[in-house]
Amino acid sequence: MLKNFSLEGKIALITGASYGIGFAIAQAYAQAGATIVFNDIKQEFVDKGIEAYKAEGIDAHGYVCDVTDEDAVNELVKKVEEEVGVIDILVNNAGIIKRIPMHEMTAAEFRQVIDVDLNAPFIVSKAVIPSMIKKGHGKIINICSMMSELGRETVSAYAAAKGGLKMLTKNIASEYGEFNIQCNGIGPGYIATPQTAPLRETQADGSRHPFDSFIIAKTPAARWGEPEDLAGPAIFLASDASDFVNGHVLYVDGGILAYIGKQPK
Ligand code: NAP
Ligand code: GCO
Repeated sequence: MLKNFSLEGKIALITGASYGIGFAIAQAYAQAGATIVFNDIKQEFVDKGIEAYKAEGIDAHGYVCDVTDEDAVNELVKKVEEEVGVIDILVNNAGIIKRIPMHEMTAAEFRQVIDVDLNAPFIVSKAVIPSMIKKGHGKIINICSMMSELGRETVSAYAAAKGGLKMLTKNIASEYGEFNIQCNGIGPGYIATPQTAPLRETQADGSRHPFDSFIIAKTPAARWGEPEDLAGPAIFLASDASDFVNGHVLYVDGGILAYIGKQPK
């Protein structure tokens, strides 16, 4: 049974994986036997990423590519297929957030978040699906969010994108399941990465950031998640063990979505 969780012989593209959640997922995939391919926007970040993977004993293939640029993405996939091989597993991880009250957000700012967090997963998935169909299998994993289910102040564009990404996940599952392609989502809770660093900053008086305390109270596990908490769920959804799981969003949130929150003392 355990061999069904192996990724031996598989090629995995994780977008935006120089660090953060993408890096942790790529590390886990390498440990499960996959060949790692990742991209970032700048050569500087790709180089840093390659060094970081090397430090973990992983010989990752890094490419410069802005996932919102369809021509660049098609060129990336072509190059990967020529230099590494056909992509078996795609993780649409690259993402941004802008925390701005909606009535103060410009349409350009809103569009930028939608472009990276929703349009790009469409573009990259569209680029890899034809070869997955030819190969007779494929795994697409979209990194969704608590904001695929919940809203909060200042994250309107991000929530709209991540809500759309949940439905794109279900639609890819519906449209390509007959080709043995499974498309699922991972919905991380609040994870300690550069993206959430502003929400965890220690205050001038040495106290915890109010949002930090809020998340601790909203999480049954009473802690922020670590990128490594996503490793097991990500391996499961990339492996043969999940071949009959399709269109599902697996929330890895320490129980946030199940919990009304700790009552104040
Ligand atoms: P992060 O630390 O900000 O890393 C995001 C990565 O995406 C960076 O490597 C970034 O590259 C890359 N990226 C951004 N725009 C890109 C583009 N146009 N083309 C290529 N790469 C691009 O974020 P994270 O916390 O690891 O989050 C990763 C994913 O998980 C995101 O989709 C995020 O929405 C999602 N998520 C995060 C949390 C959390 O609590 N952290 C929870 C739920 C979901 P650069 O460094 O070059 O900008
Ligand atoms: C925020 C956070 C969240 C997390 C994550 C939660 O400002 O609320 O950045 O959006 O990044 O998406 O699942």
